[in-house]
Amino acid sequence: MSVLRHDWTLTEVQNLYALPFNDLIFQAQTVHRANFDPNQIQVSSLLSIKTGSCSEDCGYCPQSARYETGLKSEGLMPIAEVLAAAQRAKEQGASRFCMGAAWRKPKDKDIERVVEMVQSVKALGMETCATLGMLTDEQTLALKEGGLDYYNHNLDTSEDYYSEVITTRTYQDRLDTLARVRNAGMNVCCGGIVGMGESDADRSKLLIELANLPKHPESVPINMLVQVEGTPLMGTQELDPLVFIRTIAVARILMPQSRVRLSAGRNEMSDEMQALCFLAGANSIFYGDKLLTTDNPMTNHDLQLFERLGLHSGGSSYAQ
Ligand code: SAM
Ligand code: DTB
Ligand code: SF4
Repeated sequence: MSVLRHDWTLTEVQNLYALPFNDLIFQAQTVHRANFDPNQIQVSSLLSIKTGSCSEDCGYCPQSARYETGLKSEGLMPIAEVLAAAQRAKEQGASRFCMGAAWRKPKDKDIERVVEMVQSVKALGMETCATLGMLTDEQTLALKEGGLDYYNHNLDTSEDYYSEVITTRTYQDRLDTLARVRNAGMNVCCGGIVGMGESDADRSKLLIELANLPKHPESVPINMLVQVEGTPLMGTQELDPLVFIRTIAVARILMPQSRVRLSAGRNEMSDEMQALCFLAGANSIFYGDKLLTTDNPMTNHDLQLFERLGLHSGGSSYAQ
Protein backbone atom coordinates (compact mmCIF):
# COMPACT_ATOMS: atom_id res chain seq x y z
CA MET A 1 0.00 0.00 0.00
CA SER A 2 1.27 3.48 -0.84
CA VAL A 3 1.59 6.41 1.55
CA LEU A 4 -1.24 8.91 1.00
CA ARG A 5 -0.03 12.49 0.64
CA HIS A 6 -2.03 15.71 0.72
CA ASP A 7 0.82 18.17 0.21
CA TRP A 8 1.69 17.93 -3.49
CA THR A 9 3.40 20.99 -4.94
CA LEU A 10 3.12 22.38 -8.46
CA THR A 11 6.80 21.70 -9.15
CA GLU A 12 6.52 18.06 -8.10
CA VAL A 13 3.47 17.48 -10.26
CA GLN A 14 4.93 19.30 -13.26
CA ASN A 15 8.05 17.15 -12.89
CA LEU A 16 5.89 14.01 -13.04
CA TYR A 17 4.17 15.27 -16.21
CA ALA A 18 7.60 16.03 -17.72
CA LEU A 19 9.02 12.52 -17.19
CA PRO A 20 9.78 10.44 -20.27
CA PHE A 21 6.47 8.72 -21.13
CA ASN A 22 7.78 5.22 -20.37
CA ASP A 23 9.12 6.29 -16.97
CA LEU A 24 5.83 7.95 -16.04
CA ILE A 25 3.73 4.96 -17.06
CA PHE A 26 6.08 2.57 -15.24
CA GLN A 27 5.80 4.62 -12.04
CA ALA A 28 2.01 4.83 -12.32
CA GLN A 29 1.69 1.10 -13.02
CA THR A 30 3.93 0.32 -10.04
CA VAL A 31 1.71 2.42 -7.74
CA HIS A 32 -1.36 0.82 -9.29
CA ARG A 33 -0.13 -2.73 -8.65
CA ALA A 34 0.77 -1.92 -5.04
CA ASN A 35 -2.84 -0.93 -4.37
CA PHE A 36 -5.19 -2.72 -6.76
CA ASP A 37 -5.77 -5.86 -8.78
CA PRO A 38 -4.26 -4.47 -12.03
CA ASN A 39 -6.78 -6.26 -14.25
CA GLN A 40 -9.96 -5.34 -12.42
CA ILE A 41 -12.16 -2.48 -13.62
CA GLN A 42 -15.13 -1.10 -11.69
CA VAL A 43 -18.11 -0.48 -13.95
CA SER A 44 -20.85 2.14 -13.42
CA SER A 45 -23.80 3.05 -15.65
CA LEU A 46 -25.21 6.54 -15.97
CA LEU A 47 -28.79 7.72 -16.39
CA SER A 48 -29.96 11.27 -16.92
CA ILE A 49 -32.98 11.47 -14.58
CA LYS A 50 -33.67 15.13 -15.45
CA THR A 51 -32.43 16.44 -18.76
CA GLY A 52 -31.63 19.89 -20.14
CA SER A 53 -33.02 23.41 -19.41
CA CYS A 54 -30.28 23.99 -16.82
CA SER A 55 -29.80 27.55 -15.58
CA GLU A 56 -25.98 27.26 -15.42
CA ASP A 57 -23.57 28.38 -18.14
CA CYS A 58 -20.96 25.57 -18.03
CA GLY A 59 -19.24 26.07 -21.40
CA TYR A 60 -18.88 22.37 -22.13
CA CYS A 61 -22.41 21.30 -21.34
CA PRO A 62 -25.14 20.39 -23.84
CA GLN A 63 -27.74 20.69 -21.04
CA SER A 64 -27.40 24.41 -20.36
CA ALA A 65 -30.53 26.34 -21.32
CA ARG A 66 -28.25 29.06 -22.70
CA TYR A 67 -26.98 27.09 -25.69
CA GLU A 68 -28.81 25.85 -28.78
CA THR A 69 -27.73 22.19 -28.81
CA GLY A 70 -30.89 20.55 -30.11
CA LEU A 71 -31.29 18.58 -26.88
CA LYS A 72 -34.84 17.66 -25.86
CA SER A 73 -35.50 18.66 -22.23
CA GLU A 74 -37.21 16.21 -19.89
CA GLY A 75 -38.57 16.67 -16.36
CA LEU A 76 -37.71 14.38 -13.45
CA MET A 77 -38.17 10.79 -14.59
CA PRO A 78 -40.81 8.54 -12.98
CA ILE A 79 -39.31 6.07 -10.48
CA ALA A 80 -40.49 3.04 -12.46
CA GLU A 81 -38.47 4.17 -15.50
CA VAL A 82 -35.36 4.75 -13.39
CA LEU A 83 -35.74 1.32 -11.85
CA ALA A 84 -36.15 -0.33 -15.27
CA ALA A 85 -32.95 1.38 -16.50
CA ALA A 86 -31.07 0.28 -13.37
CA GLN A 87 -32.29 -3.30 -13.86
CA ARG A 88 -30.99 -3.25 -17.47
CA ALA A 89 -27.65 -1.81 -16.33
CA LYS A 90 -27.36 -4.56 -13.71
CA GLU A 91 -28.13 -7.26 -16.29
CA GLN A 92 -25.44 -5.82 -18.54
CA GLY A 93 -22.91 -6.06 -15.70
CA ALA A 94 -22.78 -2.63 -14.00
CA SER A 95 -22.18 -2.66 -10.24
CA ARG A 96 -23.05 1.00 -9.63
CA PHE A 97 -25.88 3.12 -10.99
CA CYS A 98 -25.30 6.86 -11.24
CA MET A 99 -28.27 9.22 -11.57
CA GLY A 100 -27.53 12.65 -13.03
CA ALA A 101 -29.78 15.71 -13.03
CA ALA A 102 -29.36 18.97 -14.94
CA TRP A 103 -29.87 21.19 -11.91
CA ARG A 104 -27.87 24.07 -10.45
CA LYS A 105 -29.19 22.77 -7.13
CA PRO A 106 -32.11 20.48 -6.30
CA LYS A 107 -35.27 21.56 -4.46
CA ASP A 108 -36.12 19.74 -1.22
CA LYS A 109 -39.01 17.94 -2.90
CA ASP A 110 -36.64 16.75 -5.66
CA ILE A 111 -34.45 15.20 -2.96
CA GLU A 112 -37.44 13.21 -1.67
CA ARG A 113 -37.98 11.75 -5.14
CA VAL A 114 -34.27 11.00 -5.58
CA VAL A 115 -34.18 9.24 -2.19
CA GLU A 116 -37.01 6.97 -3.37
CA MET A 117 -35.02 6.22 -6.52
CA VAL A 118 -31.91 5.46 -4.47
CA GLN A 119 -33.82 3.07 -2.26
CA SER A 120 -35.36 1.17 -5.14
CA VAL A 121 -32.03 0.91 -7.02
CA LYS A 122 -30.29 -0.31 -3.86
CA ALA A 123 -32.95 -2.98 -3.48
CA LEU A 124 -31.62 -4.45 -6.76
CA GLY A 125 -28.28 -4.95 -5.00
CA MET A 126 -26.49 -2.13 -6.85
CA GLU A 127 -24.37 0.67 -5.43
CA THR A 128 -25.86 4.12 -5.99
CA CYS A 129 -24.39 7.44 -7.04
CA ALA A 130 -26.09 10.77 -7.77
CA THR A 131 -24.97 14.05 -9.30
CA LEU A 132 -27.54 16.76 -8.71
CA GLY A 133 -25.56 20.00 -8.37
CA MET A 134 -24.98 22.03 -5.19
CA LEU A 135 -26.45 20.66 -1.94
CA THR A 136 -27.45 22.14 1.42
CA ASP A 137 -26.48 20.41 4.68
CA GLU A 138 -30.04 19.09 5.11
CA GLN A 139 -30.22 17.73 1.58
CA THR A 140 -26.84 16.03 1.97
CA LEU A 141 -27.98 14.34 5.18
CA ALA A 142 -31.27 13.27 3.59
CA LEU A 143 -29.36 11.59 0.74
CA LYS A 144 -26.95 9.91 3.17
CA GLU A 145 -29.80 8.68 5.37
CA GLY A 146 -31.64 7.52 2.26
CA GLY A 147 -28.70 5.22 1.57
CA LEU A 148 -26.85 7.04 -1.25
CA ASP A 149 -23.36 5.53 -1.53
CA TYR A 150 -21.56 8.12 -3.72
CA TYR A 151 -22.08 11.76 -4.64
CA ASN A 152 -20.47 13.06 -7.85
CA HIS A 153 -19.53 16.72 -7.95
CA ASN A 154 -16.59 17.75 -10.13
CA LEU A 155 -14.12 20.59 -9.74
CA ASP A 156 -13.91 20.46 -13.55
CA THR A 157 -10.63 22.40 -13.93
CA SER A 158 -8.08 24.51 -12.03
CA GLU A 159 -9.29 27.46 -9.97
CA ASP A 160 -7.39 29.76 -12.37
CA TYR A 161 -9.07 28.49 -15.54
CA TYR A 162 -12.50 27.97 -13.96
CA SER A 163 -13.95 31.40 -14.78
CA GLU A 164 -13.17 30.85 -18.48
CA VAL A 165 -15.61 27.94 -18.42
CA ILE A 166 -18.31 28.72 -15.82
CA THR A 167 -19.48 32.04 -14.38
CA THR A 168 -22.74 31.13 -12.63
CA ARG A 169 -21.19 29.39 -9.61
CA THR A 170 -17.80 29.65 -7.97
CA TYR A 171 -15.00 27.19 -7.33
CA GLN A 172 -15.64 27.73 -3.62
CA ASP A 173 -19.30 26.71 -4.09
CA ARG A 174 -18.04 23.40 -5.42
CA LEU A 175 -15.56 22.91 -2.57
CA ASP A 176 -18.37 23.66 -0.08
CA THR A 177 -20.63 20.98 -1.55
CA LEU A 178 -17.74 18.51 -1.57
CA ALA A 179 -17.04 19.23 2.12
CA ARG A 180 -20.72 18.66 2.97
CA VAL A 181 -20.71 15.31 1.19
CA ARG A 182 -17.49 14.26 2.89
CA ASN A 183 -18.68 15.38 6.34
CA ALA A 184 -21.94 13.48 5.92
CA GLY A 185 -19.90 10.30 5.46
CA MET A 186 -20.71 9.63 1.82
CA ASN A 187 -18.13 8.48 -0.70
CA VAL A 188 -16.92 11.30 -2.90
CA CYS A 189 -16.68 11.08 -6.69
CA CYS A 190 -14.82 14.17 -7.90
CA GLY A 191 -12.69 14.89 -10.93
CA GLY A 192 -12.61 17.14 -13.94
CA ILE A 193 -12.52 17.64 -17.67
CA VAL A 194 -9.43 18.09 -19.82
CA GLY A 195 -9.27 19.24 -23.43
CA MET A 196 -11.11 22.50 -22.66
CA GLY A 197 -8.18 24.66 -23.84
CA GLU A 198 -6.57 24.74 -20.39
CA SER A 199 -2.77 24.89 -20.00
CA ASP A 200 -0.42 22.20 -18.73
CA ALA A 201 -0.26 24.11 -15.42
CA ASP A 202 -4.08 24.07 -15.16
CA ARG A 203 -4.16 20.28 -15.49
CA SER A 204 -1.48 19.96 -12.79
CA LYS A 205 -3.37 22.36 -10.53
CA LEU A 206 -6.66 20.46 -10.94
CA LEU A 207 -4.96 17.22 -9.89
CA ILE A 208 -3.30 18.98 -6.94
CA GLU A 209 -6.69 20.37 -5.78
CA LEU A 210 -8.09 16.84 -5.81
CA ALA A 211 -5.09 15.19 -4.14
CA ASN A 212 -4.75 17.90 -1.48
CA LEU A 213 -8.39 17.63 -0.31
CA PRO A 214 -8.47 16.46 3.34
CA LYS A 215 -9.28 12.97 2.04
CA HIS A 216 -8.78 11.77 -1.54
CA PRO A 217 -12.04 11.28 -3.43
CA GLU A 218 -12.80 7.55 -3.58
CA SER A 219 -13.58 7.97 -7.28
CA VAL A 220 -11.78 10.42 -9.60
CA PRO A 221 -13.42 10.81 -13.02
CA ILE A 222 -11.10 12.18 -15.70
CA ASN A 223 -13.29 13.32 -18.58
CA MET A 224 -12.02 14.21 -22.05
CA LEU A 225 -14.21 17.05 -23.28
CA VAL A 226 -16.99 15.75 -25.51
CA GLN A 227 -17.41 18.59 -27.98
CA VAL A 228 -21.09 19.28 -28.58
CA GLU A 229 -22.35 21.50 -31.40
CA GLY A 230 -23.83 24.71 -29.98
CA THR A 231 -21.74 24.82 -26.78
CA PRO A 232 -19.09 27.54 -26.43
CA LEU A 233 -16.30 24.94 -26.19
CA MET A 234 -17.20 23.36 -29.54
CA GLY A 235 -14.17 23.69 -31.82
CA THR A 236 -11.59 23.83 -28.99
CA GLN A 237 -8.15 22.63 -30.09
CA GLU A 238 -8.06 18.91 -29.29
CA LEU A 239 -5.77 17.71 -26.53
CA ASP A 240 -2.80 15.52 -27.48
CA PRO A 241 -4.01 12.00 -26.54
CA LEU A 242 -0.61 11.31 -24.92
CA VAL A 243 -1.20 14.26 -22.56
CA PHE A 244 -4.56 12.73 -21.64
CA ILE A 245 -2.82 9.43 -20.81
CA ARG A 246 -0.19 11.31 -18.80
CA THR A 247 -3.04 12.97 -16.84
CA ILE A 248 -4.40 9.54 -15.91
CA ALA A 249 -0.92 8.42 -14.83
CA VAL A 250 -0.32 11.49 -12.68
CA ALA A 251 -3.78 11.10 -11.07
CA ARG A 252 -2.90 7.48 -10.24
CA ILE A 253 0.41 8.49 -8.63
CA LEU A 254 -1.11 11.36 -6.62
CA MET A 255 -4.15 9.36 -5.43
CA PRO A 256 -2.84 5.79 -5.16
CA GLN A 257 -5.93 4.23 -3.60
CA SER A 258 -8.65 6.05 -5.53
CA ARG A 259 -10.55 4.60 -8.46
CA VAL A 260 -9.36 6.70 -11.41
CA ARG A 261 -12.26 6.70 -13.84
CA LEU A 262 -11.71 6.86 -17.59
CA SER A 263 -14.92 8.86 -18.09
CA ALA A 264 -16.45 10.92 -20.90
CA GLY A 265 -14.73 10.83 -24.28
CA ARG A 266 -14.16 7.07 -24.62
CA ASN A 267 -16.36 6.96 -27.73
CA GLU A 268 -13.83 9.18 -29.47
CA MET A 269 -10.83 7.08 -28.29
CA SER A 270 -9.29 4.08 -30.02
CA ASP A 271 -9.14 0.74 -28.20
CA GLU A 272 -5.36 1.15 -28.09
CA MET A 273 -5.65 4.53 -26.37
CA GLN A 274 -8.02 3.11 -23.79
CA ALA A 275 -5.59 0.22 -23.20
CA LEU A 276 -2.85 2.78 -22.46
CA CYS A 277 -5.19 4.57 -20.04
CA PHE A 278 -5.74 1.29 -18.17
CA LEU A 279 -1.97 0.72 -18.16
CA ALA A 280 -1.53 4.24 -16.75
CA GLY A 281 -3.80 3.32 -13.83
CA ALA A 282 -7.40 3.98 -14.84
CA ASN A 283 -9.53 1.32 -13.18
CA SER A 284 -13.13 2.31 -13.62
CA ILE A 285 -15.34 3.32 -16.54
CA PHE A 286 -18.84 4.40 -17.41
CA TYR A 287 -20.49 1.51 -19.18
CA GLY A 288 -23.64 1.54 -21.28
CA ASP A 289 -24.47 3.03 -24.66
CA LYS A 290 -25.07 6.54 -23.30
CA LEU A 291 -23.32 8.83 -20.83
CA LEU A 292 -25.93 11.43 -19.79
CA THR A 293 -26.91 12.85 -23.17
CA THR A 294 -24.00 11.88 -25.45
CA ASP A 295 -22.87 8.53 -26.84
CA ASN A 296 -20.61 6.09 -25.02
CA PRO A 297 -19.13 2.95 -26.63
CA MET A 298 -21.67 0.13 -27.15
CA THR A 299 -21.65 -2.44 -24.36
CA ASN A 300 -20.73 -5.23 -26.81
CA HIS A 301 -17.67 -3.29 -27.87
CA ASP A 302 -16.60 -2.80 -24.24
CA LEU A 303 -17.11 -6.48 -23.45
CA GLN A 304 -14.89 -7.38 -26.42
CA LEU A 305 -12.27 -4.86 -25.31
CA PHE A 306 -12.24 -6.35 -21.80
CA GLU A 307 -11.86 -9.82 -23.33
CA ARG A 308 -9.01 -8.71 -25.61
CA LEU A 309 -7.20 -7.03 -22.69
CA GLY A 310 -7.89 -9.79 -20.15
CA LEU A 311 -9.71 -7.33 -17.89
CA HIS A 312 -12.56 -8.27 -15.59
CA SER A 313 -15.20 -6.10 -13.96
CA GLY A 314 -15.56 -5.91 -10.18
CA GLY A 315 -14.62 -3.99 -7.09
CA SER A 316 -16.30 -1.04 -5.48
CA SER A 317 -14.70 1.98 -3.90
CA TYR A 318 -11.23 2.10 -2.42
CA ALA A 319 -8.29 -0.22 -2.89
CA GLN A 320 -9.07 -3.56 -1.25
N1 SAM B 1 -25.79 19.48 -12.99
C1 SAM B 1 -24.94 18.85 -12.05
C2 SAM B 1 -23.61 19.56 -11.91
O1 SAM B 1 -23.13 20.14 -12.88
O2 SAM B 1 -23.05 19.53 -10.81
C3 SAM B 1 -24.70 17.39 -12.32
C4 SAM B 1 -24.59 16.88 -13.76
S1 SAM B 1 -23.21 17.49 -14.72
C5 SAM B 1 -23.68 17.04 -16.36
C6 SAM B 1 -21.90 16.39 -14.26
C7 SAM B 1 -20.55 16.58 -14.87
O3 SAM B 1 -20.53 16.09 -16.22
C8 SAM B 1 -19.99 17.97 -15.02
O4 SAM B 1 -19.48 18.49 -13.82
C9 SAM B 1 -18.89 17.78 -16.03
O5 SAM B 1 -17.67 17.48 -15.36
C10 SAM B 1 -19.37 16.56 -16.83
N2 SAM B 1 -19.66 16.95 -18.24
C11 SAM B 1 -20.75 17.60 -18.68
N3 SAM B 1 -20.70 17.82 -20.00
C12 SAM B 1 -19.52 17.28 -20.43
C13 SAM B 1 -18.88 17.20 -21.71
N4 SAM B 1 -19.42 17.74 -22.80
N5 SAM B 1 -17.68 16.57 -21.78
C14 SAM B 1 -17.12 16.04 -20.66
N6 SAM B 1 -17.68 16.09 -19.44
C15 SAM B 1 -18.87 16.72 -19.32
C1 DTB C 1 -18.49 12.63 -14.74
O1 DTB C 1 -17.41 13.06 -14.30
N1 DTB C 1 -18.76 12.42 -16.02
C2 DTB C 1 -20.13 11.95 -16.20
C3 DTB C 1 -20.63 11.82 -14.74
N2 DTB C 1 -19.54 12.33 -13.97
C4 DTB C 1 -21.90 12.42 -14.35
C5 DTB C 1 -20.93 12.82 -17.11
C6 DTB C 1 -20.32 13.01 -18.48
C7 DTB C 1 -21.28 13.78 -19.30
C8 DTB C 1 -20.85 13.91 -20.72
C9 DTB C 1 -21.79 14.72 -21.54
C10 DTB C 1 -23.18 14.16 -21.64
O2 DTB C 1 -23.34 12.95 -21.94
O3 DTB C 1 -24.13 14.93 -21.46
FE1 SF4 D 1 -26.15 22.38 -15.63
FE2 SF4 D 1 -24.52 20.53 -14.64
FE3 SF4 D 1 -24.57 21.05 -17.30
FE4 SF4 D 1 -23.51 22.83 -15.67
S1 SF4 D 1 -22.77 20.73 -16.01
S2 SF4 D 1 -24.98 23.27 -17.32
S3 SF4 D 1 -24.82 22.61 -13.84
S4 SF4 D 1 -26.22 20.19 -16.09
